[in-house]
Order: sequence, then C-alpha cells, then structure tokens
Amino acid sequence: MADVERSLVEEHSLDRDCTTLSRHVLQQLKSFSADAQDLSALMNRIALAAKIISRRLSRADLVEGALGFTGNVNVQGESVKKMDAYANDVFISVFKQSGLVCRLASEEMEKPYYIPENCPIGRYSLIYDPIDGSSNVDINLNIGSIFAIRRQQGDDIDGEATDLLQDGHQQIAAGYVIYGPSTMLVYSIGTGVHAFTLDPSLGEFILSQENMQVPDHGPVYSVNEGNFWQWDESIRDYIRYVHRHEGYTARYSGALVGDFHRILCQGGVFIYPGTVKKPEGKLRLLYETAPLAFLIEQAGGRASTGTQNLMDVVPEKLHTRTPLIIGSKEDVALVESFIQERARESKEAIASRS
Ligand code: AFP
Repeated sequence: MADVERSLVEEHSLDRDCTTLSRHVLQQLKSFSADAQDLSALMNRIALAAKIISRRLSRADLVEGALGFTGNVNVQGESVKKMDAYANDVFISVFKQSGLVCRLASEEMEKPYYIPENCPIGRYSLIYDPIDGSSNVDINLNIGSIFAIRRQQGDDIDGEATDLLQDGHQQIAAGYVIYGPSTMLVYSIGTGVHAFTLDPSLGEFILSQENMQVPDHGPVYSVNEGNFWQWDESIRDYIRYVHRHEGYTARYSGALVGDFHRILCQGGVFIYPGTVKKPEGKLRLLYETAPLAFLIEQAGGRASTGTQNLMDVVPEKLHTRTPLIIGSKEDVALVESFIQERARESKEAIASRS
C-alpha cells in the first residue's frame, strides 16, 4: 500500500464517530422531553465554559494578567488566583442568559449568584469549583473544574439557598473537566460515567470513553503525606500498611481532579482526611466531594468520609467540608477498616475505664 493511502487509512481508523456531548445526553436519557433537552443544554453550556477556560489556560503564560494572585481572599480564607476569578466569571457569563439556571453556587463566592430578574430564570442550580488545584496554575500543571447540577426545590424567597443543604443523592448530574495534555470532560447523569475529549480543531468535545468503570482494586494511594503527623492514628496505620506491603505506589498532584481521574482510570484510592487543626479536612462537600462521590458510585467505586457514605452527608452550610476517601471499592474499604479498628479500640478503652 502506498504511504499516502496507508496514512489515510490510519487517520480514518483513529477517528471516532464524533458523538458530541449534547447528542450523548439525549441518547442516554432516551428522550426528547423538556427535561432531557434542558439537561442536554446544561451540559452544552458547561462544555462552553470549559472551552473558554481551556483556551485561556493554553496560552496563560503569554496573556498579560492571566497568572498570579488577585490580591483578594475568598470565603475560604484562601488567596484568590486570577484564574480562579476568571473561571468563576466564565461560568456566570455562560449561564446568565441561558434560561437554564436560577443560581450558581461556587467555592469562590460566599453566597450564590442569583440570575438577575431581567434575564430568563431556569429551574436548576449549578454548583461548581471553577478551578480545582489552583496552586498548579502558575506552573503549567494539570488543573480542573468540578460541577454538579441540582433541581431547585421551593422558592428560595429569603435568598439563603437552604434547599442546597441536602445530601449528594439530590444531584441530577455531576462531572469535572481536566485541563491536561488534552482537555477532557467527564460526566454522569446517573447512567454511567462518560468521558469526552476536546478536539481543538473542531472546538467540540467528542466521546472518547463510554461507561467507565473503576477497577475494584488499584495500586495507587493518593494523599498528602506531608500531613502525616496531623492525621488521626488510623490514617497513619493505613499508610504504614501500604509502606510495608508490595503492590502500592504513591501519586499526588495537588489537584484533586487529576488524582481522581488517574484513580477512575486505573484504580486505587484518594484520601484527604481530617487533620488535628481541621478535623473536617480541606475539601468542600457541595463543590468537590459530593460531585466526585456521585461519579465514583456511577463507575462502580465508593466514596466515604471514613465513618459515613459520602453521598449521605447533609451539609450544614454551603461551604461545609468533609474528609474524603474515594476510589476503588476494596481500597476504600481497607482505609475504613483501619478507622473502624481504632474506633473499636478506643471504645473498649473507655469501657474498661468506667
Ligand atoms: P486549591 O484549588 O485551593 O489549590 O486546592 C486544591 C485542593 O482542594 C485539591 O484539588 C487538592 O487535592 C488539595 O487541595 C491539595 O491540598 P494540599 O496542598 O493540602 O495537599
């Protein structure tokens, strides 16, 4: 076969059948109802936000004012990066005129952003972490955006968004975007987990992996071991266990989305436990842990706080944090077994003293 012919055949065989995100949502729901159309449109808007953020990130070092800090501190007490503020605003501007959402709640904003009355107001809430892993932004390493969609319940007349203070089962969709060597959008609407890769030449997210399943066990444990002496003894027990047994390897990128994506693809466990100073850990329930818990369950894995199924946790406030143990079923269960063992021992010690 001539070289030109061969390369044409290869090129053709590498092409996907070009399933776009909006088509995929409708296929998954097997419906053209108003709800299905809304969900498809919502995902399409999230994809648009992802493309805009991805475009800025891909040239960030060349664009004046794209990198570094704004000088402000967010509701979490963290210094805000310019990219955090930019990405937060991108989601707002993409959804403001869409008629799909009534409000957007983000890790970066103390209170949700309500769609103004002069704009069409929708029935859904978008909950998101615009840039996850912002310490990676200025050094050109992978970062992400995390999102969840919930249907508004009640009128929210007092503007406190208390209907968002419900467990993870109330999410009707969740996902993340990973800005890495390629930009990928991974989502679930409760019918499995599916990945789309951004083809920059088309400006479209194209289906690249359907029905992703996390292996029941994997070699990776992903945790910031710099906090070793800040943890509860049970987490140290687990780390000592993996140090002493063959077949484990550590990976930690400083961006939850990147570490989660590795585990989703290859198995293992990501842990962000509570520390002495912050027993509830660092990660936010509504914007980070609940959306990823929704995804991992859809992929056949598990998410836990160590003592409770993550999806069952009801937040006290919009910015509630939870410890997170997430990934392959068997690996999550192993971490939990160390927590249970220490809890049992301390119960027995208390009982023997009384
Ligand atoms: P930022 O987006 O504020 O940088 O936080 C990222 C993150 O919430 C999560 O993506 C990482 O897994 C985790 O923090 C890293 O935190 P440590 O630096 O404490 O390990």
